[in-house]
Amino acid sequence: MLVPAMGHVEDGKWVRGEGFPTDRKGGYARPESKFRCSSDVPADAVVAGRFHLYAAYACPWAHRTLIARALGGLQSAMSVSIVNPFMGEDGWDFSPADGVVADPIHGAAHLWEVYVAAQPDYTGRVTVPVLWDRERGTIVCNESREILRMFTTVFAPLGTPTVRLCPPELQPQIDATIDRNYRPINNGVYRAGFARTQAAYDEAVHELFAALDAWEPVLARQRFTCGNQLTEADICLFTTLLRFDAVYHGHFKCNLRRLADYPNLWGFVRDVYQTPGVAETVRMDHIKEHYYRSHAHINPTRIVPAGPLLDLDAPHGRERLG
Ligand SMILES: N[C@@H](CCC(=O)N[C@@H](CS)C(=O)NCC(=O)O)C(=O)O
Repeated sequence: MLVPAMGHVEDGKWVRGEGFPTDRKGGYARPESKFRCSSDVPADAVVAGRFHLYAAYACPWAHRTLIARALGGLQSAMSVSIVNPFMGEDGWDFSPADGVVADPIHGAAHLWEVYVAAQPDYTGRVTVPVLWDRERGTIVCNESREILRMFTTVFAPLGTPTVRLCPPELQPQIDATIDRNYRPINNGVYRAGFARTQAAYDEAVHELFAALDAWEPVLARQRFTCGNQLTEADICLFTTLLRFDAVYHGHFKCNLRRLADYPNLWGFVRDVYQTPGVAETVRMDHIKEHYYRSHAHINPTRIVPAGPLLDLDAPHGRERLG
């Protein structure tokens, strides 16, 4: 990593910084999450009120967990805090604004304080989502994919799921689909947007659009990515595609085509959005405010654009696929 990361924690203290971690070729090098649960929460720990989720409406990774919480009917069993959409020099914080939900456990002003409460000598990035265990007084996990899986499996008994996002028989296909989309799509938009060289950008943007091109005919034949039922793999794809035209197309220069130019992908986004419970997790104001205002190295004026006008409620007609 040649460029030291933007703000992060070193030995329990917040260190300000700019830019994003970059590899030798100027490509974005996303750091690994440090608190990994691998779904090992013992059954006797699965208790309503024990766990707390720190999330951002702005962030596509955190958004996965908010959707799983909603579709799993876990709202009353699992409390939530929401950070302010603007990520400034001191990282994510809880300064009051519409939609922000303060930290009821530590009364933290900044999210980094939660990481240090979990591990006083913590060194690393301070990212959302974070799952906190009140009983053990620590972070269980800060990797969205693992939190998502916990919500859809071990934590499922705490809620009344309206959708089974991870049926066991589909799990291998779900995992393969999430893996397949991670590099070119979910992380691909960031690799394009945070690239420091033309070559790194070119590689990312072409891989991204090749992956979208590949999904378009598949989603003409089937309603969702793993067949005709909504799964975790769709949630993971949805949170990136939802942000595509509003943010990644302009701010991250992912502009070979708009998502709206793909009738099936755009219909898929509207279909997931219109699934009962999902729209309440979508705050386009937080999404736009976060990206355009927080990344001053990409958008130095920090002006948030007015458009595009997106009609997420427009009929999608995808029920016909099954
Ligand atoms: N691999 C992590 C990535 C989480 C992540 O990068 N979240 C972003 C917000 S979209 C963040 O908090 N960034 C702050 C930073 O990197 O300092 C996951 O999937 O949970």
